Formats: sequence, C-alpha cells, structure tokens
Amino acid sequence: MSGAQQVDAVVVGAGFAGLYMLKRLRERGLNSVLLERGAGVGGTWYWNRYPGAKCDVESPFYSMSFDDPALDQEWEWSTRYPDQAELMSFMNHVADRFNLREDIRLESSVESATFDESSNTWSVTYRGPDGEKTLESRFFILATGCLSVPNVPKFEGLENFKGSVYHTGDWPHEEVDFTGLRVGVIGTGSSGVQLIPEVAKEASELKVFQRTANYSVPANNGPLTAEKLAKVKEEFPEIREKMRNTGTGMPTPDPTELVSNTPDEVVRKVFEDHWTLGSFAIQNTFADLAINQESNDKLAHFIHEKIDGIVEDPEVAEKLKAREYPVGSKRICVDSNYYETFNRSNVELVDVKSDPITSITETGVATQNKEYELDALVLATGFDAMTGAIMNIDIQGRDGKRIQEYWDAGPLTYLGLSVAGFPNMFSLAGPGSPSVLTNVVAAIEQHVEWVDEHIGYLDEHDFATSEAHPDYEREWVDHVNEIANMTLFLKGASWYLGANVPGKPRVFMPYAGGLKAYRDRCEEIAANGYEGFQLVKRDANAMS
Ligand code: NA7
Repeated sequence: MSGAQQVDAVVVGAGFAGLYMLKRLRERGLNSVLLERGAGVGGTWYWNRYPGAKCDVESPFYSMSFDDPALDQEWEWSTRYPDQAELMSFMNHVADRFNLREDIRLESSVESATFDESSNTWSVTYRGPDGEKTLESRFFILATGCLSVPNVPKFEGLENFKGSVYHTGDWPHEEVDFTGLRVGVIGTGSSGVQLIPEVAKEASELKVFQRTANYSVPANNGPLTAEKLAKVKEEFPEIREKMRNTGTGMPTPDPTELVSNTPDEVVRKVFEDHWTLGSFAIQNTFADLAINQESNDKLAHFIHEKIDGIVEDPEVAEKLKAREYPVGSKRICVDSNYYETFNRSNVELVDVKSDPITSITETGVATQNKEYELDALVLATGFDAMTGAIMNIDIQGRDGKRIQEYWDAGPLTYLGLSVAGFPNMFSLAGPGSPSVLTNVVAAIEQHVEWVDEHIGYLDEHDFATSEAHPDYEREWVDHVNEIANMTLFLKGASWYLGANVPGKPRVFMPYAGGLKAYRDRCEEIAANGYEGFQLVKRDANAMS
C-alpha cells in the first residue's frame, strides 16, 4: 500500500460538468473526490468575472437540470441572460443543495495522473493548501473545461508595462476600477465585446486593439419577469425534453428551410426579427447558413448593414465589419451596445491588422506606426481552448503513454469521452464532443449521464477497465473531420481549430454534427455493449 488515500473516482474541475459528475457518482455509491484549482466552485464562471461577463445562452436553458426537476422549480433567474454573478450564485446553490462540498477540495491543482496497470488504478497527484497529495482512484474524470487556460500572447515587453495588466479569463476577485484611466483592450472576441462597453463607461480613454473584426448580434437582455419565469417553470419538463432532441441543445426546433430556396425579402424578415429578438439564434435560422457560403454571405451582409446603421463614423463602421470568414465559423458574439460604444468620444478603434502591435512598452502599446499611452491593459485574448487544461496535466496511461505526446499532432478521442491507452479516464466536453458548438450545458448533461451509466455497466458486468479502441478512435476523429469539412467552420481561424494559439496543431476539435446525432450515436454504442470500447474483465486479461 502506498499510503495514498484510496477512492473510487477523482473528478477534476468544479464547473457544471464536475459538479454534476460528482453528484451522479455519489448517487451510484462511489467514493469520489472533486479537485478544483480555484478557491470556489463555478469553473469558467469563477474565473471570467470581468465587467460585463455573462452567458450568451438564455438563463432557463443554461441552467443545468442536475436531473432534479425540483431545482428547475425553485431557482429564480432574474434576467434573460445570466450574468457571471448570478451563475456563481446558481452553482454555489447547487453545491450546497446536493451537499457536494464535503467531497470537493478547493485550491487543489492536479499536476499528474499515472495509470498503474498492476492495480488498474490512477495515481493522481495534486497540490493543495496542505502541499502535495496523492489519491489512488479507479476512475479519473476530466471536467477541466474548454475555456479554462487563458491565452496570453507573447507580446515583447509585456512584463515591462508599469500599469496593471488583466486577462478576462483570470480576472481579479476584488473590484477593478477603471475610472479616469487610459485603458487598452486587446481582443474583440466574445469577452472583449462584452467588456468593452462596460470599460468605456469608466475609462477616460479606451483604445480597442482589434486584429480581426467579429460578427456580433444584440443580446436584447432584460429582466426575466415573474410572468415569463412562471411560464418557463410550467413548461420546464417539456423544454428539457426538447433540449434533448435538437442539434443545438436548445428547445427551439432545428431549422429546415434553406436561404438558397427562400425569397430574399423573407430571409431578410427572418434575420430582422431575430436581430430584434436578440441572441445568436440568428445563425440557426436556416439550415444552410453553416454550410453554404452564398447563404452565409447574406447574413454577413445583413450584419454589416446593421453596423452601418449604428456606427456614426463610416470609417470605423467599415473596420468593424468582419469580412475574412463566414458568420459562425468563429463563435458569433452576443453584445449589449458593442457597436454603439464606438460612437463615444472616449473610445478609439485601433486596427492592429494593418498596423500590428510590435511591443508593449513601460507606458503602453506600440504598433508599427504609433505608441498608445495607457494606465491599464486588458488582454481579452482568449484561451488555449479544449485541450489546454488537459495538456497541462502530466497524464500517463498504459505503458507510460503520455497524453502530451499522443496528442502532439492534435487531440485523438472516441466520442470526445475516452482516449485509447488511458483506461478508465473520461473527459467531459473535451475535443471530439459537440459541446462548444451547442448549448454546452445540455451537452455536458448528456456526457455526464452517459459516463455514469457506462461506469454502472462496467460494475454490473464485472469489468475492471474501459478505454477507446484505437481503430474506433481513429474512425471517430475521421468522422469529426469529415463533418467539419462539410461546413464553413474551417474558414475561420478560430479556437475551435486551435488557430488562435501560435504553434498549436490546426485540427478542428469539436464534433459539428449536432447534439442530437451525437446523443443517438452514443446511445447506439451503449446498446451495442459499448462498441468501440476495450473492456477488460476484473479477473482476466482478455479484452471484450
Ligand atoms: P476569442 O474568441 O479567442 O477572442 C480572442 C481575441 O483576442 C480575438 O479578437 C483575437 O484576434 C485577439 N487576439 C489574440 N491574440 C492576439 C494578438 N497576439 N494580437 C492581437 N489580438 C489578439 O476569446 P474570447 O475570450 O473573447 O472568447 C472565447 C469564448 O468564450 C467565446 O468564443 C465564447 O464561447 C465564450 P484574432 O481573431 O485571433 O485575430
């Protein structure tokens, strides 16, 4: 015996996925520990607490059910889109309500996980408040999040800047006051687009350093009135059922009409209605928007016209128009007064595509042609998405196989859930899963329930371990690529593709076939005795 604490399962990460996984494992009677590097639960929402941070999926649909209809009825969402603080309240409520905290170890950062073939256990080492500790566990479950490792570009001289530097994905817990300061924001993805209007209200001057313009649509956020909430609650069982049966994981039916078959004036009316309604659903209004360039161009043109209507300076409006890639191939942004912010006299849009940033100086940002004096700098530069948090852990499977080497040319998974050579390791919402292209909490719920049932199957049938068969893994990765190749997704230099992090392999990571097709495939695989998984009996070395 090593002296390490023995448990049945170690879950890493206390976001939606980790919390729900812990709940299910405990209900199954497994002695489980959840390790979380933050000082609180919440995952992505614990770290992304920048001004304006909110979810772009509506509150009732983003509120994971945790398989408890009573939770849907008792929680009171206050706005159409939940902001960071409200999401934190919800997740803290969940942790308390299901007594999850007793099995959660906070400020505990997992450093390594090594599979021991003689005992079929994972040895998981983490650094916690009391130093380094090791757990020995049968199951090792990664709920590490898709957007949890901030991408800090290697700007020359960044360390010399005398003012404060913030990253949206690692925002301080104490209040940050930009009042009267000259602030620079680098990055105009979803985080920048949410933060910029808020910072503009406080800063004396705001310089927005934009490398690539983005498509953004209005959130049209507002209070979720008592009547609306009551209606949602009444319909919740039906809503949940619908969410399980759409490609997007949203309750609205998947589109069937094509832009290419629809008169222009009708298309325009549909776009107009969705613009007024607010939400990224505008990109799901027609079935061919994600696959047909000409159809997609119509939506791009519509958004460009909207920008012209909002932004007073035509030169600025022109710069704000995304042109290099189709709508949705990089995640569409959902904003509250983003384009309007560029009408403020204290805000300047700096095009760093035509005049690139050369360095950060002691006093600001230097581009090829100019220097911008700043008191504070915000990096809204995104994340080492989907693989970053997994690759940061030294994971060794069978025969010392290292995930860092195995995924060197891009991640390889079966269903996004399992990796060949890494027995009893499961990843939730990892690469190969549809999660980030759908309502992520709906996808997470499916993953957690599937993994939980799979674990139940292993025990019922006396299997010691489960892992992806390499041939099925290859087939799944090929299928993920095949689907991506049918879409316009490959035309955007997005984090889906790893294109935002210099040197990262350019591989399209999410499954673009939609949640419904994915769910059906997972269910079919389970019904076929977990086809494609190598299952090893407890008392034999023979694989099934
Ligand atoms: P994103 O969407 O990856 O956006 C990052 C932004 O930072 C984007 O505008 C990048 O420009 C910009 N960026 C990154 N590196 C640089 C450098 N070196 N110079 C200038 N600009 C740079 O991250 P977010 O945090 O906004 O959103 C992530 C997800 O969170 C989002 O998709 C939602 O799902 C929620 P680029 O486009 O690469 O030219």
